[in-house]
Amino acid sequence: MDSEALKKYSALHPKPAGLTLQYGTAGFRAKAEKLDHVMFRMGMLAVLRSKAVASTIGIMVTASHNPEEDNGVKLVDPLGEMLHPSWEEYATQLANAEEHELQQTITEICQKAAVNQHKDASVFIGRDTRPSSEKLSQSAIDGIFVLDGQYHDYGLVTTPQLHYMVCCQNTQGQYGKATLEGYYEKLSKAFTELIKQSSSSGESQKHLKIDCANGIGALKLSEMEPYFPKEVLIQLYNDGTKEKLNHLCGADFVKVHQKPPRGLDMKPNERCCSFDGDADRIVYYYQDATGLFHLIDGDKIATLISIFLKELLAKVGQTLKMAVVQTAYANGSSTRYLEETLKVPVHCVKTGVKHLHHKAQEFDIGVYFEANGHGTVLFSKAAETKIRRLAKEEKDNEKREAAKVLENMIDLINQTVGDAVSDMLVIEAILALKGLTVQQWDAVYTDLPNRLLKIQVADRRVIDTTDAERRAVTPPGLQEKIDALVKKYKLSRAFVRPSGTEDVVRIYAEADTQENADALAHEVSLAVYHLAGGKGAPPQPL
Ligand code: G16
Repeated sequence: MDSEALKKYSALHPKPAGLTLQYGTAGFRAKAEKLDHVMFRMGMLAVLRSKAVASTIGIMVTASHNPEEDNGVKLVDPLGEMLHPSWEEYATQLANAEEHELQQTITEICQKAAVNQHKDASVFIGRDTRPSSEKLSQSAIDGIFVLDGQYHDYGLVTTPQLHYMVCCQNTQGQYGKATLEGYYEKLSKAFTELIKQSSSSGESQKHLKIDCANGIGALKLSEMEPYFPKEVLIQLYNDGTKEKLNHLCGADFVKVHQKPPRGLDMKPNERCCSFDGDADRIVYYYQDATGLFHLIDGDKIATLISIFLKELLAKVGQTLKMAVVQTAYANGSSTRYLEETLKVPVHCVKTGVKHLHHKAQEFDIGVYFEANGHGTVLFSKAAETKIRRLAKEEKDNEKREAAKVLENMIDLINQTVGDAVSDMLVIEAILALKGLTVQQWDAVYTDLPNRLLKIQVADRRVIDTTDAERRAVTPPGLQEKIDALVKKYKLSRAFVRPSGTEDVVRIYAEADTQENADALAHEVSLAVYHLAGGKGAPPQPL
């Protein structure tokens, strides 16, 4: 490490005095103007991580669903997963070190993580469409440069595309080509193969309206359109040319507010979906003839995929172990349907795709989705090999055809992380193959009415949770209060947790009616306000 160069460059990316940031649910997130030093340092951390694991590491500059003024950084591990938790601590340490401590901190990380500083390092970098992203990615590149790392700048990409590139690079092309063309070709080929076998012909079946959250999804879908088979009729809305990123639109807005995004002209019974700002989440929805809005969230996406995969496995005659991984936000009806009707085991883990991904790796087929629409499916190596062999060698026609469908699903699914584009194609293929309308999909089970709220407190870290975030351990008395409130309503459940991407406490409640879910959420938010040091005026009823 060249200490003079380190001093010179870190002086160009000074840390604001007194600022402390934490590596949260999916990396660092804050107002963009506070992040220059973090980006520079995450450039350096990516180099260290690359040297430690002798692989390419990814840096994605994005704050995903957060407002346009925010930004953030997600670090990507060799197989396209989120950064290993043991390194999150180093990331926080490096981001918060004072300038004069930088060199020492780097040395300490190298010692603790057994980093051989003389090894080569390679980093892939990408960014979303935020106005601040280009400059911040340049700061990360400075960090890579100062520790002598090599880098490839992919420029504007979706978060899942960057995860995909990193995985392709580290598996020597086995997962695909580490280029955007490679990504488009792989997904569109698998999708085309799948829908060839669909018999549904209704024109309306083929139309899909997509709200791109005024983010990167619009750009990348436009690039991908020439690769789609001509039967695919998508219309893009909120493409970022007129309005602000994530403002009154996008997957998070639609999920939280349970209403359509602004800027999407929705006719009764039309199938629509929303991406989030960096295109790693997706939710579907439609409005019925009476004007009622129907949200089809990550839980229903996981259910649709599970139904489809289970049917295929039965046809192929395979008893591969399949499970669904959810978080505490999963609607109670979805868990009941999966366990009791579909007979698929369900596991609940903490919020954050890194936790879901990790759990899903334990099964032959692990379907994981957060209710907010972030998720994918993982196939174990053994399951994949078995399916590919059956698709090629199985003598029984029906079994072989089913195995081929499974094989194409494996290729269509971005197994590195939740991917709105890939998930959308998976869903569209399943609906076409099963001849299902969006209404029939929605009717698989009925969601329990629910409400998501967020409130600000002086320090959200006063809330500590356990049992996959379903119970609050601190502040004292909060869980007892929530338990008492929950008892007042039928079919009810509620929990609170500090967000890892915004400076808020999130509150979730479900109950037998929407009025009761709203009332319960409000009462719980009041309890948080009083017991956890709420900021400003007390929350008002909805
Ligand atoms: C990120 C994570 C998701 C998480 C979401 C909200 O999503 O990747 O797993 O559900 O933040 O997290 P929290 O409730 O802790 O704020 P994204 O799409 O914003 O990157």
